[in-house]
Amino acid sequence: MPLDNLGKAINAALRKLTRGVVDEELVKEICRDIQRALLQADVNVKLVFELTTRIEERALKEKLPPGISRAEHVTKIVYDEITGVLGEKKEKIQVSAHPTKLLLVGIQGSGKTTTCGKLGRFFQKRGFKVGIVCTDTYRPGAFEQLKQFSTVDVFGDPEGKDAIKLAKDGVKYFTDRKTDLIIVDTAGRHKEEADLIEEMKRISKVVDPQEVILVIDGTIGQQAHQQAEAFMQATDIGSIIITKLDGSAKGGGALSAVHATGAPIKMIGEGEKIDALEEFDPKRYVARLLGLGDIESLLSKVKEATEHHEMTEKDAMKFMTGKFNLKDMYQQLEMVTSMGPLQQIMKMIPGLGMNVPSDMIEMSEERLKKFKVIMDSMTRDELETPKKIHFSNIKRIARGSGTSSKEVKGLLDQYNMMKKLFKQFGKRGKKLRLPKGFQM
Ligand SMILES: Nc1nc2c(ncn2[C@@H]2O[C@H](COP(=O)(O)OP(=O)(O)O)[C@@H](O)[C@H]2O)c(=O)[nH]1
Ligand SMILES: [Mg+2]
Repeated sequence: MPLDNLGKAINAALRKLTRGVVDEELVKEICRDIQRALLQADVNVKLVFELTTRIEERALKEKLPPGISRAEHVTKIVYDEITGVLGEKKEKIQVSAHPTKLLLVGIQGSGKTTTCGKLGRFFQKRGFKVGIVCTDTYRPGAFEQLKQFSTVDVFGDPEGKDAIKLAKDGVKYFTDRKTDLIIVDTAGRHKEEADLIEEMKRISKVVDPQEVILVIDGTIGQQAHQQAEAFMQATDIGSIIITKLDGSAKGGGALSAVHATGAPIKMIGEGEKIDALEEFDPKRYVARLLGLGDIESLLSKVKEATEHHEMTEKDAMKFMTGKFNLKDMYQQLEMVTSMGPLQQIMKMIPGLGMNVPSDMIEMSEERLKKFKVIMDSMTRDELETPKKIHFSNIKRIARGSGTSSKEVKGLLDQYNMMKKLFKQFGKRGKKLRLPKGFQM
């Protein structure tokens, strides 16, 4: 996996989420870890700070969808934001015209010739008839290099001096042979950028490609931004392939910098071998990079939960009739801090909203946090059927959550009181009596 170090560092940061309570301090710590990892991968400083500020803000302020743990939520936010700097969509090189012609450009050593061979192999494996045209008249042995490396037909002339003529002849040669895909390799050896651009334009004119692909060496990190922009100004760059992402510490910088130019990164090179090329799918790439095995199911879980975020009447009924368990209470308490659904329930009961002072149903952050820690140490069965929690369970829960038996009992008392209170709410018309000792 390319960008191994970046992936490992962010993954290690995310693993801290399983350590215990996900509070402000932990979120900040994780953001700092991510910051460090991204800076080491040569991602632009401004981008890194914008990104981590957004992660922190969202992680601390966003409403937690019901049924989603704080840890899952933070993971999803980190995934979202990092995907955002690499692009959302997967864009592919299409072989639809007959023949489809691709022109590869880029500075010397960026990996053009290698990538031509890899692309040939990639599309050959998918059933296309592919040919490569070598127009490099500068580098001795360029034609031989390509012929040896490639698994498809290569057109060229080791003695040739005229790159434009080679391009023209090569395209004709393969067109005559009913080739589906013609890939044209260029030299890009010039020291003078102006000369290189001039030759590129002339070759482009005779080849008339469906797509001009810029090949960029990923090891240059965020400098890739300038390079991409310079080429984009000079020619009609359709897409970008970033090479040498295997083992390059700066690959993250190159990927994010190129994405920032607006040109789609369609493929990435991850090694010297002919098969080391893959289509770039930002979402899958980030999921793999962060070691998020099942991000899809997490995403759909969050989506579903968000869609049902507002408290339903059914939920309200559960509370009004006192038929709620600790799990329901936990979810409600989570929401209380952000939107106060308890108040919402109150409003659903005519004439009641007025009677209950709002501070009575607002729980302090501190207590809420403690409750959550305690509930995290309960089994599912206990959360669903709190009646079953006996003294021995209380001791275990206290140990597991690093609290005292008294605190666990405090939570259970609170639960029972809420139950009682809500049962009373349910019996409309009756005068409301708050249970003795009710407080939050
Ligand atoms: N590790 C690694 N090396 C690569 C990759 N792509 C190209 N190279 C190497 O980079 C060097 C220059 O590649 P070449 O294709 O000749 O670049 P060109 O001058 O743009 O045609 C060669 O030694 C390649 O083996 C890649 O994805 N990973
Ligand atoms: Mg070359």
